[in-house]
Amino acid sequence: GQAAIVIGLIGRGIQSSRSPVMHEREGARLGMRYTYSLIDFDKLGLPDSALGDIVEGLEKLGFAGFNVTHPFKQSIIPHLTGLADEASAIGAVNTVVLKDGARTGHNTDCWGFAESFRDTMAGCPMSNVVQFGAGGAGAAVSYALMELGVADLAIIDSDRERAERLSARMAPRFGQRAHASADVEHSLSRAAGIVNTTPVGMAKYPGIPFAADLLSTRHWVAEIIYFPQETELLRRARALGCRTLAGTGMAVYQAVRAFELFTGIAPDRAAMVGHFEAA
Ligand code: SKM
Repeated sequence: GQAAIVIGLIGRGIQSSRSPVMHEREGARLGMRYTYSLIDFDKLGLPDSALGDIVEGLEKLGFAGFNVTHPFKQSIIPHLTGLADEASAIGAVNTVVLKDGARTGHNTDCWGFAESFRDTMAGCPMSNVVQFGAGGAGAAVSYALMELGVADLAIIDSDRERAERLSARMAPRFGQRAHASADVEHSLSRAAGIVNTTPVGMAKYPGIPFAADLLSTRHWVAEIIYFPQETELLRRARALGCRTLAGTGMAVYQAVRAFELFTGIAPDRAAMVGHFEAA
């Protein structure tokens, strides 16, 4: 019969990931033998330094590839043999394809956010946007916002230098369209859109990433958190009548692109949304 496609997810604290369900159900729907397992360093009691051995082990076992999540999206890079352009520019990898001894890193989070945005937010003004957070996920989202045509992106992070580094890194590719900002009130008063890439809004970090009274009916609001599906920021924005984008779209679309990289076959997007929501 047909060869099995074996995929994994490397990370910590990933027991509630919906990736296995999305990938396996879509594989099954397409008539493939497709398995997707969690390689949870927390559950396995592994130190970060085991990463190289794990990658080598997966390769020897015949894995076709794996996804990478927190905290390994940057530290995986030295273990790879090559990077797709976008992953190299962003400096973070969430998808690795193993083939004939090559280990190629991709970033599908960026396309995932961009595609989700195009789906739901068409026509939103892209003149001035404020992004909260300049971490790993934040970098992928900033690149996506540049590709979506944002003219002026203010990046706000509690670590100002991290926001500066991210803005500077994008300049050669996109021109000087992003800058670090520390003046939340000023940046939000001139913004058309707000994007949250910080963990604030997750159950562990309740609240919203800025003073709630700075949110206005003029703003559109995008979130990348998908658990809970409606964060406090989104709830408040909806109450004001703002256009909003939940994090679920990015979560599904990063998997859509990864599935295609792993198998060479484009999955059905609507089916993938269904698998995600049924999980
Ligand atoms: O980038 C994704 C990754 O591919 C899978 C994932 C998950 O299943 O929790 C989360 C994100 O980091």
